[in-house]
Amino acid sequence: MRPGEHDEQPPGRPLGRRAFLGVAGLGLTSLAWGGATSDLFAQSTRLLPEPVRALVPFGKGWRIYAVDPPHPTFDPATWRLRIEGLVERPQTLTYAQLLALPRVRQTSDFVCVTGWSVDDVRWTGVRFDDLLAAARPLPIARALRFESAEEPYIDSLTLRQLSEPDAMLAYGMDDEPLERKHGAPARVVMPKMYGYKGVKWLRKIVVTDRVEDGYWQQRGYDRDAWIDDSNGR
Ligand SMILES: Nc1nc2c(c(=O)[nH]1)N[C@H]1C(S)=C(S)[C@@H](COP(=O)(O)O)O[C@H]1N2
Ligand SMILES: [Mo]
Repeated sequence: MRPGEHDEQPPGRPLGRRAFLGVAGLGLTSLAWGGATSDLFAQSTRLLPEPVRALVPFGKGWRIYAVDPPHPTFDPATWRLRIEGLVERPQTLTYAQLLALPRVRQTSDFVCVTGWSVDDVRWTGVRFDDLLAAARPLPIARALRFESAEEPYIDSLTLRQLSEPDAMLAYGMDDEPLERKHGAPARVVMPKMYGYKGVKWLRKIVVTDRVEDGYWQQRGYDRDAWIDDSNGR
């Protein structure tokens, strides 16, 4: 099986925009979702000349992957992100606490090793430095192991790789909360590497002293998945 050859699942009930804003407004963050950014999208499609706009395919080229359907469900009231391992202070973050961390936005391309890609994905989330700050990784820490609520999907990246300026833990995609099928509420985004490094439905981060083989490495794929410079390319 190649990273990508899984059954496509019917999308579950995504967390609605209103529910998301409700959580975001709990008081831990005053940053509202959308607003100016929603207008940006409308503008960017309007700027295209008519013949080009007709060529832009309806929707985006995502293929939805999972190794153990059905997709995990997300309840903002009970969801927690655990951060443990080689840290001074293990953390258990609520969804509201995750949203309250310093928020960044970026636009980056997404590439699956099987050949499909999606250009210009607009991600919202948090950089790993900010995510880890309260946990205080020990000096011997070298890598993070990301564990999905969808077992047994895991993957690891080194702290050095995660300091790439476009590496992030994303909880928003294209100005909406991350949809269930895309890994709600949070997924790892590592644009310079193939998509299989980006664990969806993230539930736990373990700080380790060495990088470990992830789900697709155990099935023959490269640990370092640099686009155009790994997996025989
Ligand atoms: N938990 C989990 N995360 C995962 C996968 C998966 O099957 N399960 N597939 C990976 C692969 S191979 C790719 S290309 C992307 C696909 O993201 P998408 O399903 O949002 O299109 O998710 C990655 N993260
Ligand atoms: Mo993939």
